[in-house]
Amino acid sequence: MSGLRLVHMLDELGRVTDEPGRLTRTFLSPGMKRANALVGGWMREAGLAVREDDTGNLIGRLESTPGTKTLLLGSHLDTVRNAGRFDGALGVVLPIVALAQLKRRGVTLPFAVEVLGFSEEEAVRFTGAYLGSKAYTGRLRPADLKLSDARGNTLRAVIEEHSGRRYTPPKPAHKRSDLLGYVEVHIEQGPVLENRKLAVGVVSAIASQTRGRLIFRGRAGHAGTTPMALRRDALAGAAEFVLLAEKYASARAPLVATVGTINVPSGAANVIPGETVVSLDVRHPNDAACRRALTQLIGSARKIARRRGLTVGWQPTMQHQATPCSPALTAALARSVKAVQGKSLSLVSGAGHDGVVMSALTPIAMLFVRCRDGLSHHPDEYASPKDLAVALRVMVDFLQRLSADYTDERG
Ligand code: HGY
Ligand code: MN
Ligand code: MN
Repeated sequence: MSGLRLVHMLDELGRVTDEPGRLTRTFLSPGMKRANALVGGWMREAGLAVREDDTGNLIGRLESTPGTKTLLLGSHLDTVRNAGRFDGALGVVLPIVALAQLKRRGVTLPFAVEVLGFSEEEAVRFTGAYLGSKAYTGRLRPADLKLSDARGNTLRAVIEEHSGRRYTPPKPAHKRSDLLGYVEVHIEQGPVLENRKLAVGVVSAIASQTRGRLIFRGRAGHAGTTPMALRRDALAGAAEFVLLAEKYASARAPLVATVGTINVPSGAANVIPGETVVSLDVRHPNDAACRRALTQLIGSARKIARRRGLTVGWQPTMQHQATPCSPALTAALARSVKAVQGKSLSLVSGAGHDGVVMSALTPIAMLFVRCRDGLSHHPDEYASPKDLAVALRVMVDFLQRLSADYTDERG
């Protein structure tokens, strides 16, 4: 029953979008407000007290006796453009269904629980990712408020327009000593579980990640009158770099390097591109390897530019160290995976998650759910009802065993 309910809720939430015909929800957009209203209603039905903080994070709290600790569960409700309906949403909706199930069974937990729907993780509207969890953990900086979106709206202006009041980056929502940890359920967004024929697994660490943009500058000119030998074509230089980055990373697995966007400001078909901006996303499970790759790739971009009479600048927009998950909390989660699935598997996450930021506040653990062909950031992203039911059973089992441990510890 609950597994099907989870499927229907994710289908319904997957239809809440800013762009008719495809799923896109970006920071504090009308679609995000509707998503918060829908998910907030489900939280209330499950017996949670619901609030939204000034940064648009949706917070559902299941209270317990005063003085007990709080377990945090959650993920993000924003999406990439033309997204799938599981990335982020699964980690918010599944805990709600699990808590509703325990409530129906008359089970009360000996600790409080907060289910978190973070307002921004994907860095689609603003380049600095994890704005929601950064605010929740007190790590949003005044400098972040100067970030601006494609229309030139600053983060501060967007937040204050949304909340209707002056915004100061909040303090951490909790003290470390008040928390039991943060557990995020997420689709794997990769092929490992499918290859190993497992519905779920646990995460050992989240890969190191650096993102930024390379700005190639040459000289604009007339496409019809400028001989090829006299050109300083910024787009051609950027294109050479894109292929070099792909070749470089392909020879150094598990390194991955992606140019996801390319932009020619004021470009036109009959103008030689004078400027081209490409994004660059470099990831590796090991920090030093990620840094080394980035240095070498930027060095190669400079060599291409020199040879072509271009200049190239690098603007980092995001950098996160590799983030290990808490061995103790992950072992507790793996215990439930084994109880439900018979065996567990531990894997590295190549994708970034709010857990990267939450790990500064409290121990983190992640439950991965198999997704078809490892496909994600795509409308065909899919996790089967059967696998979702397994993940739900793992979460319920985890909450019950954690309750027993917690009660034993408190004597
Ligand atoms: O890009 C990522 O790794 C995540 O999906 N935001
Ligand atoms: Mn994502
Ligand atoms: Mn995600």
